[in-house]
Amino acid sequence: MVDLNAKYDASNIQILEGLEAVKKRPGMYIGTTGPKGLHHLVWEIVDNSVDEALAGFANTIDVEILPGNIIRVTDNGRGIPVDIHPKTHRPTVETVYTVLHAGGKFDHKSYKVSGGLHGVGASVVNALSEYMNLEIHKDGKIYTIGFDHGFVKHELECIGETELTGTIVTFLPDPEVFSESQEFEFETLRNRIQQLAFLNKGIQFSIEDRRNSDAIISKEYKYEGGVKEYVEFLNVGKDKIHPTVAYFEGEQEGITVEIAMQYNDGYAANIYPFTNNINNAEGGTHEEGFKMTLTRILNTYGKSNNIYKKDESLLGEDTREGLVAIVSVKHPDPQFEGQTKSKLGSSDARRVVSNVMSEGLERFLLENPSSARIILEKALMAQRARIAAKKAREATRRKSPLDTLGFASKLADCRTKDTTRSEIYIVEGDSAGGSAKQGRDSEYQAILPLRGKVLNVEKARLDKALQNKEILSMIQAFGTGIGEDFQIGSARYHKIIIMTDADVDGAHIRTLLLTFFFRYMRQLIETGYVYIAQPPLFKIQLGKSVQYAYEEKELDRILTELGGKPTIQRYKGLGEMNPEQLWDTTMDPETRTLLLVTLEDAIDADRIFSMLMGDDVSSRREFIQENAEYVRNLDI
Ligand code: 1YM
Repeated sequence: MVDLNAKYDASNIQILEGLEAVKKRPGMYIGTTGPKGLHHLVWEIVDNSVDEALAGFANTIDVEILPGNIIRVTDNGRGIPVDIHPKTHRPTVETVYTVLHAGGKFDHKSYKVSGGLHGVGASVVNALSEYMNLEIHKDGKIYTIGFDHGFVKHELECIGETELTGTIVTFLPDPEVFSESQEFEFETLRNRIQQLAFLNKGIQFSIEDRRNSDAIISKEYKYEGGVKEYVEFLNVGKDKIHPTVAYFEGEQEGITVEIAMQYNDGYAANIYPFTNNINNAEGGTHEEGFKMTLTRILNTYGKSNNIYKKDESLLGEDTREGLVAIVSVKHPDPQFEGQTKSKLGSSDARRVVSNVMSEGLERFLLENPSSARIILEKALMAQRARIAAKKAREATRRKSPLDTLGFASKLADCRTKDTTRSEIYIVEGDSAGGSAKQGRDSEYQAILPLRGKVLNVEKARLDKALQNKEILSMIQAFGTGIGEDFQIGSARYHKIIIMTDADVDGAHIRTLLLTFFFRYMRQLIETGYVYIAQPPLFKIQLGKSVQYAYEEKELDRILTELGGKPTIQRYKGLGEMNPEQLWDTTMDPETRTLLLVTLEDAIDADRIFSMLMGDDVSSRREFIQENAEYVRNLDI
């Protein structure tokens, strides 16, 4: 028989191949089949709703986690088209959900917000879902279509009438694909939904966890001020040095730019660049345009208003101390580069950001002269501190330990020069340090005991930090340099292990150390070099047999197991352990447990450090109350 539908058949075969490719190598499409990839499925669907809202046709987007980890996303847009697609001769909605990259090929939108890292489209989510159901409210009618592992199970049909419009997508991720975990984490979804609300002003978002019917959690977010409110949020608990957030927006060459910025009295620079709602951790042209223009405009203003002399030019870093800024661009066709493809490379973005920024900032300074003066004075202070810090930093680079530090570091180094094998234990106190030195394997384990208090760098500038003996000792031991000079390639140890007592003081010292690493040596954390040692809480002895417990629960278990009457010793500090015990329980790679410190979300981590380590007591109390259940295992 001559097939009149040959064209349809051909495209149909293509469809099948596409879905098989996704199932064969899901990692190629969503990065990983771990928790990150699982959550990515939600964002693919939500992105379509956000696009519809940005096009001006929707203003509410709801995400629900239903019992069984089923996800439902609802928007009140036009509804996905249900007409017959000219190429596939199938309903457009079916095409969008079954043809790889159909979203990009077939729609006529000016841009997709998901054009960032993956942006793979709804068909990929469908292919990786055990089932997926769509309900579309459009042109007075309700339509449904259902899929099973990406294949049509129930063809598109009209099931009723409606006065509303919108799209409802319900899906269950395929447990065979997401074998590691199928469980959605509410906090992960909530955090990103809130971020999307900040980045897309005026859209009403909600997130609901309905997995436990007795304890439904729901949050709503809508920010009319957009990124302006984002900066206010990031600066909560910090002392702002000028009252209002500066906010600039504009559109040129098809690129929309939104910038919000405000200075606090701290020292960290926090500039967060976004392209199409995705954070560019590696920065890129938009961030360059922002920084360049900030420096130029502040220098011009400072000189023309005689706030400082011609020869006192500010460097870029001087203008960024205490700055919190969001630079958000929406670009029709962004180009990315860098190690993780998260650096924006499009040079038009540099130009457009620079234009919007220079016009906006000039006007802000003109309209807010007292804020302008405070900002410029802060930059001048930073400039002076930079010059002082440079001298101090140069001192830490010299060779002999005494020359370098002006005092003898307590470092007991290891013998190996193989940095991939070498470890350094940062130990609280001299007595624990003594035990660790005796107990260690000196071939590859170095010990650095800390004696005095580690400076809280959240409240100190680099020049002051470089006067702190404990910090100097660490910089010298690590060999990486610090701040802008930091070089991960020079790290002398690939494991930096924080070993503190299992009490409140120990936790405090650990937090001070993590704050220091986060602020001045962030790459140590990002590269996965920072660990936390887990010393035991109890020693249980019965006759000659000795066991250790690292948690109360474990103690209970051991006690029930032993039955008899063992002696229990509760360790109050590392110093109570002799060298052999310390080796057996905490330092021997064969038996120890190390917690790897990871950085899931740098934006959130920054906020948390500011709240825990900053001056504002009420926001700290609030944070600790809200997070009481996590505090025992504080992760950043
Ligand atoms: C819960 C998920 O997908 N909403 C959604 C998607 C689309 C539209 C509206 C839409 C787009 C257009 C015209 C257009 C999509 N349509 C397509 C395609 N929510 C969700 N809401 N009419 C409606 O872009 O021209 C892809 S996504 F390709 F069919 F147009």
